Amino acid sequence: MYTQALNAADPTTGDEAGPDMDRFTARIAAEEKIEPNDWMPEGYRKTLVRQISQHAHSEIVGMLPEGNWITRAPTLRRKAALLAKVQDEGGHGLYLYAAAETLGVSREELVDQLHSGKAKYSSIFNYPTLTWADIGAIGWLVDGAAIMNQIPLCRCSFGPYSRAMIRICKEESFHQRQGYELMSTLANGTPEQKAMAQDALNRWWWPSLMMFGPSDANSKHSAKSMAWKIKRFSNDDLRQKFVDATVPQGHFIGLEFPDPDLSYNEESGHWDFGAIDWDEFFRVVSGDGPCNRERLAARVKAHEDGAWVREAALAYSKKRSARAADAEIAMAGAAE
Ligand code: FAQ
Repeated sequence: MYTQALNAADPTTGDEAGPDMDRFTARIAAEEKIEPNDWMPEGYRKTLVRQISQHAHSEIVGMLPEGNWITRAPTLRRKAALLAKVQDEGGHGLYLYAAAETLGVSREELVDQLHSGKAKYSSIFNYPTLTWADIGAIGWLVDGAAIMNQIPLCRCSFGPYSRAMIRICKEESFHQRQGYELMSTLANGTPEQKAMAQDALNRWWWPSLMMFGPSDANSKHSAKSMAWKIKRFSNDDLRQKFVDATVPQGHFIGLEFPDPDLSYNEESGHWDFGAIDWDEFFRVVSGDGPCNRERLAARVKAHEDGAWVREAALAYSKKRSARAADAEIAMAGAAE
């Protein structure tokens, strides 16, 4: 508390100044990891809680669109891969909630924020999975976009988040490959299967580009997050990297992208692409996408249906602690 008092916050910007802030800034510059018990400015802590919890919610809500197809997977091999993938996403949510909890916020608070509609989760999970090809498109495009965004997060300045991201990225890489392999199989299958793959690409392409967030000009958190080395690249830079990596993959399997302005720019060495419909993005983010209500209702129901598991686990843990305390008293009595 004494060291906190040495740091004064600017009343307008909230920026802190003082010896702790100077040390923190020097550690960030030296690429040191900031750990939960280290001093950190309040803005840094808040930004991390917001981003990590939004990320955790995205993983958990992200289980729903694909979970919808587990019982309808066309073969045992596809079912096993999809089951494992959806389970991985649940695991990612758990590591991320745990990373957020190290910043002094409780899991219950974060889950309440999601269920009350206060917390955001990725816009992409508010779109429906209409056909089996959507499972391929999600793995290829959504996990592909997630990896592009998350590899740099392995170098995030906050230790617990950066370490969680290492394992998550390894698993996302498997997810991306299974999605691309699925799309490739459909694209090389019957004309109907190819049409299904093309239709899925048509519907998932633009929402995937929106995953990277608003354009740099409208990204209110980027400047601070990049100065603090939470983010390493801007939203637009990551979006461009994703387009450059993904377009040749789509062409390789004979698919076309739903963008008449997509063209390779010899001069810049990048793929130029058309305008993103930001009205749609902000509509979906503010709760009015095709599946927002359905997704939240499914999450709330799962939480309520699982209440008995939480209660049973708590009762068991209390019983164990009481037994351990009784055993300790008995041992102390015997020793006297
Ligand atoms: N959807 O100032 P910025 C996955 C919000 S995981 C909804 O640019 P920032 C794995 C943003 O929070 C996918 N909201 O913000 C998987 C902010 O909200 P505020 C999730 C969005 O943080 C695959 C406001 O807009 N990944 O897919 C979106 O600097 C398959 C202003 O934006 C992560 O969360 C959006 N797309 O940059 C799972 C990665 N974009 O202040 C299952 C970590 C922005 O009003 C199946 N997060 N917003 O509360 C990040 O890298 C960053 O938070 C960004 C946004 C890049 C998403």
